[in-house]
Amino acid sequence: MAAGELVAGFASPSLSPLTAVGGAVIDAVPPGVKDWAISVFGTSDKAALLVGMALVIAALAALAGVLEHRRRFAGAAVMGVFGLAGVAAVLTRSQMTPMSLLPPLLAAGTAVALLRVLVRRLRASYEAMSGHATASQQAAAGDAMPDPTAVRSRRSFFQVLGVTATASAAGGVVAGIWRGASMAVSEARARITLPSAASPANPVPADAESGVAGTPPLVTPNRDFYRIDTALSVPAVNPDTWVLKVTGMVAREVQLSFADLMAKPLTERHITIACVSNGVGGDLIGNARWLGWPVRELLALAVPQPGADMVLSRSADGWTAGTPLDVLTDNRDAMLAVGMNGEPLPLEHGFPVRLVVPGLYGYVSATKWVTELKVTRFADDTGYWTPRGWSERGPIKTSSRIDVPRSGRPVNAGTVVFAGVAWAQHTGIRKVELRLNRGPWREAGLATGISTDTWYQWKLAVDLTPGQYEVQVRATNLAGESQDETARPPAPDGATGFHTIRVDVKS
Ligand SMILES: Nc1nc2c(c(=O)[nH]1)N[C@H]1C(S)=C(S)[C@@H](COP(=O)(O)O)O[C@H]1N2
Ligand SMILES: [Mo]
Repeated sequence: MAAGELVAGFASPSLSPLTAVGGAVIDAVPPGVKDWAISVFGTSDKAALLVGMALVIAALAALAGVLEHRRRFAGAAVMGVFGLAGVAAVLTRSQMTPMSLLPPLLAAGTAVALLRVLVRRLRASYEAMSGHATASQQAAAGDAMPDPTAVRSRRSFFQVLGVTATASAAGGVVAGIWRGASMAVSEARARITLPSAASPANPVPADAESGVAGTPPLVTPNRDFYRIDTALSVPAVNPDTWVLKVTGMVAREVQLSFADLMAKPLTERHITIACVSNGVGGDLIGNARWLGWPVRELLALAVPQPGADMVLSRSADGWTAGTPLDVLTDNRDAMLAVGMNGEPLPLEHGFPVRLVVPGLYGYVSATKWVTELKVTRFADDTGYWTPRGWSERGPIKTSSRIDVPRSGRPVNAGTVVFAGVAWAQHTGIRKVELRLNRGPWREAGLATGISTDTWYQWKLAVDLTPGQYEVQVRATNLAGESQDETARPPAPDGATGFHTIRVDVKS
């Protein structure tokens, strides 16, 4: 269990085998039992559940030990079933990711391996002991020496047992500290009520959705929002102790607490953020309604000194992004966000506070778990990804994607509806065009945008006869610039080229 919990700390921080089984038990027990548990244990009901689970696990482990000692693989089978039960519990949880399946399997695998080793040593020590007993009975002279093989076997059994217990305790303590910290932060997050925005978001226009089945939602739900960061385990940042420092080339350094931030007049905006690693046609892009305080207001309090041209933002885990100072001080809605789609930021998306900057790729702007803004110069400082082969500046490139139909999926001849999204954050989209088999470009119907800072949905119905088609999409932004045709990979400053799909039209 310790191995599973420990690995979950890395692989699946929001869902460990124990929390999955506990959650499944909580969901499965009838309401009467739940009420009874709360009335008996009060707010310690979760602790009581964990103690109960520990007792059941200990009993099962003992059972597996006895069975394996009697018959080879009998105990291993118990452990295997136990691992599968863990996997089943994980599968019922909404926080599940493919990585969440690893810890219960690993826990079961570790248990089986340990069981084998321990039973083998125990058996060896029994055999040696019974051999010794016979020998000493035969001698019957009273000067029998203890059989060294028996002593060695028994010692080796207890050595393995001791090492296992110590490793489990150490693993358990580390995992416990880990989970305790992130649980405390999750609880702090659950207690937060977001203030209403002083400057609310525009309502989503009624005709902003193309209405084509299979198009991703215009506003991406938090659980489906892409996640990209270097954090091996999600940083657990407590809002009660969080402070943001504005340092560097400023007239005065400023410090901001979470309470200070929540008391500011907040702005709410839909903003589509994108990852520079998003390949043409990729899904490392998402649109959310962010609530936050404009960064320019904070910088105005600190008063950047002449000559400064960059803000190096730093996260609780030391990651950095270099953002042009002018982008953070112009009239765009660059913000210190506390809310995402009406909720406090999810832990994986930067709780309690992150940066969101319309128009720039995440790696140069969207610092999650942000704790410092250092006003500086591009000549003096570099963000995390710049020395690793990515450009110093990262404005988002005008781009577009075909979501419907899926590439390679056969469709019926007749009217075929194509649909997707296009984006040119902070400039906006003017038109989207499609071409079939490199023919003439045809203009698609463009849905009303929420704002120029978000993606736009588009659709086009085309009558098609049976055959193979290569379909390409191209967007033009409101500055009149069409997207770059040349196919280039994401590095160093964002992929270019037309998203191209193949459609097989059946008669
Ligand atoms: N602390 C921290 N913030 C970070 C990153 C990171 O690695 N660490 N990655 C950035 C990158 S590259 C992107 S694309 C966005 C992704 O934000 P999301 O995970 O909320 O979608 O976060 C940015 N903020
Ligand atoms: Mo990114």
